[in-house]
Amino acid sequence: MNPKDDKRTGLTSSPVSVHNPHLDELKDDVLYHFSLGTRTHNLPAMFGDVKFVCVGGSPWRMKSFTEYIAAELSMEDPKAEYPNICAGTDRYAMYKVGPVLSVSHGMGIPSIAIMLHELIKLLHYAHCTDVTIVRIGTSGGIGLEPGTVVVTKQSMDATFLPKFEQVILGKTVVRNTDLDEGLAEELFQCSRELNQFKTVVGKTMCTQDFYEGQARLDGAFCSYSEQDKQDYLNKAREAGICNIEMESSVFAAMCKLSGLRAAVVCVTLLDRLKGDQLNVSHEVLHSYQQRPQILVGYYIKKQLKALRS
Ligand code: R2B
Ligand code: URA
Repeated sequence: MNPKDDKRTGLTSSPVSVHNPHLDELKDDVLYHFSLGTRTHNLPAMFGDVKFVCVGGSPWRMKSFTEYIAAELSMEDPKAEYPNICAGTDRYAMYKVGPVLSVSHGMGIPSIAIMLHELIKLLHYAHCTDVTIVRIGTSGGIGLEPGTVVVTKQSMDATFLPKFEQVILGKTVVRNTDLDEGLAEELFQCSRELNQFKTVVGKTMCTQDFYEGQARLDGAFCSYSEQDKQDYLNKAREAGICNIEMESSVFAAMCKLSGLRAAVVCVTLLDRLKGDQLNVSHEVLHSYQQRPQILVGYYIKKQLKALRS
């Protein structure tokens, strides 16, 4: 977790930490859901140069992010089809271009948590240092114009508290959900420079469900009124919550434990105070979903330029 001093350069570098003494006893660690492993793959050779990791729900979107980033960084090879590094499994998809790794995580806390356990071990075994990780995703906004991008400063649970709870060995363990403040500020500054869409910095509520968990009235089951829904969402808004999604809490907690600099950037697809159904056209949805990619692409390009100069 602590930054290490490089005696030659005087610079410090931050490793990606695991906190598990049992791993030392494993001769071969199989990263089952990636179809990768420490004995079957040379992880330092494959991933040692990774400095940026972008994660998002859909495999298709993460492939399109890789193509976009390759073009932005002028690293595209017109002949190259970016291969899915996890082609041996259909659980997650992974793509790499230069120092940028792009990984899908599916929907919800359990799905992203499994992916993050294996991703953090992968980055650790590959001896990666100074890695920045960003979740790029979609969300429901509260009182925001659809298409607004939210950079999360803190992830809140469904009772509006900044914590992530997990039951381990039958006991509830509470973990902190703060994200990197400096990184959120840098991303917000990038959005000002880009000046292409509205961006705000705020709190994000992370729920366990898309329907009843997010106070929707259109699930298969619903036992509350429209007024109850409005009261709940207005209370969330009063607590500083700008948007709702389903992965940020465990993402923030696990990245903090491993010493990764982490941010969450989600576009809002609708204003939840005005409705529940996602009925905008495919084209509008597609253009909204590109916004977090454009912002994070700009940030990565800017960082790499600064590193080179
Ligand atoms: C945002 O969108 C998905 C649900 O539609 C979920 O993964 C999330 O966090
Ligand atoms: N993703 C969510 O989790 N909620 C929404 O309302 C939209 C996208």
